[in-house]
Amino acid sequence: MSESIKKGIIIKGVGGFYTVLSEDGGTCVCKARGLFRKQAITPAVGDRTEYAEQQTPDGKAKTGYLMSILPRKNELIRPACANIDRLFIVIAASKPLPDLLLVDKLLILAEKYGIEPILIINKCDEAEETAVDSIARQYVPAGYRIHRVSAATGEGLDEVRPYLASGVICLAGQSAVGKSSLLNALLPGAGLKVGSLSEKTERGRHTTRHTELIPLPSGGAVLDTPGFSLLDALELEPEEIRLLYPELRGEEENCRFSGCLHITEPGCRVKKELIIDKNTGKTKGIHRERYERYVRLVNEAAEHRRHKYD
Ligand SMILES: Nc1nc2c(ncn2[C@@H]2O[C@H](COP(=O)(O)OP(=O)(O)O)[C@@H](O)[C@H]2O)c(=O)[nH]1
Ligand SMILES: [Mg+2]
Ligand SMILES: [Zn+2]
Repeated sequence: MSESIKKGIIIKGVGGFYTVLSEDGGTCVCKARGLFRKQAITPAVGDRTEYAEQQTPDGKAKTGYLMSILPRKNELIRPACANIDRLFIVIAASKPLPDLLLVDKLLILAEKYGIEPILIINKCDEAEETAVDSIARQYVPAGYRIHRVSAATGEGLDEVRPYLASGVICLAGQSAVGKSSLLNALLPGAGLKVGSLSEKTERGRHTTRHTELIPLPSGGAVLDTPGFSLLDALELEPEEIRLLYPELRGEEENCRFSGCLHITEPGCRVKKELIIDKNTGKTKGIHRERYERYVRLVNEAAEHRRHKYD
């Protein structure tokens, strides 16, 4: 037996066994040491770890144990995953119809947890350019990265590939927007199941999934999430939401009230000057439809708070 100390990312954890992807691209199944239990640390997928890898003399069988877990940069609850660097928010250009409220919520989640969001409009082969533009325009003032792609034709994929060069990437979006297709197109050999919407809901009902990262040749890893679950644990205060919109950040300084939520307050400069109507092409302010969804989210959060303390 020879032993070497390595660094890697936990990509899978089942029944106390953790699969670690090492920096050199290999994997090793590890057990956690008793130490973790004493310190109440439960290793999670996405954790960066130092581990000891033991090899039999022929180099074939590898086992190991986790020695330490580095402090987490962030931690999502459902699915449980730590240290997410980038969030791919995937929508389809037309089918299924983009759920932009979901997009906004995922953007808020990314802002809150310090994850870089990237908006990917897939299935551009199926839609008019003007339709795609009108979606993209809503997110330009916030300064988000937006990519128009087609997993089917390969269009735009070269722009997206560099994001997979390192780190932990999470994919999220409605069912059937083409998340798995995108990964398959970006990573030949990923071999993810692609299916129609009806097939998916059937399958979804009967299978339980555990969280698992797909290793990337670069040493990074991807989490293909089933969809909405990321948002289950997201609870926000109305005042906090405003701060998670890049295009609204700091704008309350121009309003009469310093805590202005830009909804019903008098003397609100955002409402007066910064709402961008469709197709004006302005890039400073907030697009009207995104603003309307913002109002809805703030009102929902306020409602939620009222019930909580009833
Ligand atoms: N026309 C077109 N269809 C696509 C594209 N990407 C995926 N699809 C189809 O959309 C359906 C759902 O794809 P899938 O990858 O399973 O979506 P997921 O649920 O988000 O993982 C499948 O029938 C795919 O063949 C694309 O770029 N263009
Ligand atoms: Mg899928
Ligand atoms: Zn205001």
